[in-house]
Amino acid sequence: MRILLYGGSFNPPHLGHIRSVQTSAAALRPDRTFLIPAAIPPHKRMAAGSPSPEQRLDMAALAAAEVSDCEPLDIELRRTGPSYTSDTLRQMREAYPDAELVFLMGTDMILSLESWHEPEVILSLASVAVFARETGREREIDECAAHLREKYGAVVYVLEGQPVTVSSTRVRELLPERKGREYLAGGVYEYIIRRRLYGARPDLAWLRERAYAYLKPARVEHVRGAEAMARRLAERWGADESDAAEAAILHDCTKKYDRDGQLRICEKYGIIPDKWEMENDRLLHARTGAAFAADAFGAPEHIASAIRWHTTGRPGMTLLEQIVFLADAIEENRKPYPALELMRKAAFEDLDAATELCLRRTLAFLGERGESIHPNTARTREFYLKKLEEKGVAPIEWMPK
Ligand code: DGI
Ligand code: FE
Ligand code: FE
Repeated sequence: MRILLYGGSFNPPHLGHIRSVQTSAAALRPDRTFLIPAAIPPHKRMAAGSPSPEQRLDMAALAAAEVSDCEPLDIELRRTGPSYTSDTLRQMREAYPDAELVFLMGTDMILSLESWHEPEVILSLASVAVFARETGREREIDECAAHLREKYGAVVYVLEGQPVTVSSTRVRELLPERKGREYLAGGVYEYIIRRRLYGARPDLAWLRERAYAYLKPARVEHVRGAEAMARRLAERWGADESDAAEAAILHDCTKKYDRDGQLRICEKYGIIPDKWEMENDRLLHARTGAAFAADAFGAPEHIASAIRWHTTGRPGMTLLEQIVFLADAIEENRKPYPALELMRKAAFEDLDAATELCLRRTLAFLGERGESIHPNTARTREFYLKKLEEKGVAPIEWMPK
């Protein structure tokens, strides 16, 4: 029996790791392969959004799922004190007394192997497999392999192939820029986004695909329109365009659920509907949407709150909240309704005036239909009316019929 062992930080595991394992497995035909996330000393783990050891193990499992007969192993994470490969191999030897253990390592690792803790133990317990990763270093590696064979009686496999050249460091840099998805297995990417590890922000094409799956088909065009309008407003008023887009993409993500569905989501996330929300379940999708977007897509607080307030608004909205509130109301695919054109124009001239008009129109609409008015809607309108007065800006002239 042959067992392939691949150790690394896997912070995060990327396609370079996966391809390395696939290529070496194709060459060496191991019976089993283990990914072994290394313990990272606490002082190296201070960066914001750094995953816990458990999360690195989870990600290793998701990466391992891409390779047949491959699984993660937590022996190094469970050990306390310094993490030595020789100790790992001793443990593996104990668990598999008769197997050939093959330790897969990168170019730099094999070249420095003699300076590791107990290299002679490592090389007596395991064979070593190495990629001639960087072109031009094959000679160096061959010489090193010959040296290790001679001095330690080591078994060294030098593998052909040029694995994907990407580093975890590079991936960590790309993720907050909404990039880097192409270097990760789908499951790993989703895991990272859901928890916003490494300060990751979702690739918006990926997010659209995922978020639209929760919409009734007829609503997709509305959400597209809301995104386009949110971007324009963000550009006009100096908000982060991609955050505005993200919030708009997600803003109606629970809209399709009926009353029972809404209440189930409320229960799941500990949302207690108030009496207006109980009477009119159309109001609930803003609250359930915010909770769901945070849970399923890791939406951070400032984006979740834009979803939370998109239907009624709230007094003193953040710029992003106000942009999403208005973009939803005035996006290009909205069916015409009274005051819409006035609001579209105003949104690029005075955001508060547009907000006040939008709420005034909603209040008139609800009054006409004899529907209950949520206090947030009424209060928000009062707030922006007062704000206009304080700014010395006249409310936009418009009277409901
Ligand atoms: O989800 P959308 O249809 O894209 O838009 P939205 O989230 O703004 O929801 C609009 C609906 O919400 C619309 O039918 C009016 C209703 N609404 C807004 N404010 C109130 C309200 N309904 C009640 N009962 N009370 C309100 O204060
Ligand atoms: Fe909505
Ligand atoms: Fe909407």
